[in-house]
Amino acid sequence: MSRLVIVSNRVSVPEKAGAAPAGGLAVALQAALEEHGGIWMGWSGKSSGAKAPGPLDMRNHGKITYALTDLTKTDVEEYYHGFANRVLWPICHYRLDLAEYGRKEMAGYFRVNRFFAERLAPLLKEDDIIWVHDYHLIPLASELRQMGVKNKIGFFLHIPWPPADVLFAMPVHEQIMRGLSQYDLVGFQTDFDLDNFGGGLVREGIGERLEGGKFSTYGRTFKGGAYSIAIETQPFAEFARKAASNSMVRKARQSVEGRDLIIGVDRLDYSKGITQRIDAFETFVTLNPNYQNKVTYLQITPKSRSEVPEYEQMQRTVAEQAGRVNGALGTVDWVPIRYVNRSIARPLLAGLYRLAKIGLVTPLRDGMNLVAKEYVAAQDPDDPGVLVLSRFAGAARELTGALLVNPYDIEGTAHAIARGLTMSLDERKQRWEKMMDHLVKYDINRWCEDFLKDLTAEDVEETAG
Ligand code: GDG
Repeated sequence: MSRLVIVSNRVSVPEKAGAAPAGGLAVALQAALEEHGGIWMGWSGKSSGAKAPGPLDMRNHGKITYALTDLTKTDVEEYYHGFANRVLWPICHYRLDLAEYGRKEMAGYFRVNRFFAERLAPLLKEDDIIWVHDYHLIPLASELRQMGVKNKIGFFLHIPWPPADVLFAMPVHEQIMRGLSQYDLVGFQTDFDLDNFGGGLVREGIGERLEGGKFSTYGRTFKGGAYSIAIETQPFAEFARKAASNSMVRKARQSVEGRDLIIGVDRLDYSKGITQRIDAFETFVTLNPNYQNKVTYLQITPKSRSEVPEYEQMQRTVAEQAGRVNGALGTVDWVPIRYVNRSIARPLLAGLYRLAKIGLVTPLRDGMNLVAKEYVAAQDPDDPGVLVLSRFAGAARELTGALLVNPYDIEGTAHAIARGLTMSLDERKQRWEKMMDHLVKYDINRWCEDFLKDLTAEDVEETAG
């Protein structure tokens, strides 16, 4: 069996060999690496300052080798904060207004991709299967190909892919598209993203969509597909069931006694629709005064990317907004919104999902959204809560038992909250079972297997054209 080589911006290194990693994605990728044996390469998260980074930090854990590299301070600023998070992230989330193009940052992005390729190439064996993850590393295959690497290389994009009108406003869109064409398989979260990709190629006259899920552009033929990322459904359901008796969860339960809990969990990010969601909650309470003192909305929002100005600004906006709504609606014995601006432990998170009558997941645009899937998996089958889900999350294409909302329609979301809180047990069960059946069948292992099966299939082109 060929070795698997995974490359991602950050690497999840377990504390010790065999220890369980933190997230579902890390669990699945690690399981695939255990099976095939291989390497996981990426940025250590550390900066080497002004000096060039030292050699790769190689850590062997059984059949897996973690290969970590530091980056210079300039690399971090230009490649990571600059181009990846201030150009590609907003563009892929349809936010042209927030994209900050700078030639220095764009050059830094391509330079760091070349640097990754230079460090990776000497580690490769002839029949290794390479799997690159996410928007930070789109040009990696192109750099590897220029160094003569002929291995099968797959790419998976965790975030949305925008329509041509948005994408083509980005000055280096052509290099980005050309970069994707150097892979053998390009995976998107949904058919919708895949269609945006194919549609863009065709409409701009730079490529064709062929039979069998293939594309032809820039002199290469490669496969494209939709692979909806998922969670470890059954282990997570069991984890949440056990978490219910955890002391932190018990305390949380007592603190909301007599009130319905609504939960929102998101990294602090403008794509997640947090401000619109707080507005929707305020509208819900205003339109349904019988819920005063009968409902608590818990919003858990770990800080993220604070070095990027839009995120720093948002940090203040959300805190002020939650404070304003609490001031306007709250009473001496009721705080309507509990806003937690840091990360909480995973068992507490799982227990809170299970406690909540409503999971409120309303991103303005999201590749998939794993919180929606975790919320469903964590429910008590005898008394499940209701998922209120944005139609603009990739997950909405699968979780059809949710109450789907348009997050820009504040009153519509407020009505969905009211509908969820009054829904009959029969309807809740029916909706939940439909979603849970799907999540059990299409879990993270299936996602990983499906992608690797398609990447290693015979009809994928093996060499650069
Ligand atoms: C990107 C794409 C795509 C959150 N707060 C806490 C915490 N979390 C965990 C959640 C969940 C994960 O973080 C967030 O995943 P999402 O999928 O919701 O969102 P992104 O971070 O934006 O992820 C997204 C994903 O990649 C995978 O392809 O679905 O569309 O944007 O697992 O549980 N975990 C803990 N404490 C917290 O406070 N322990």
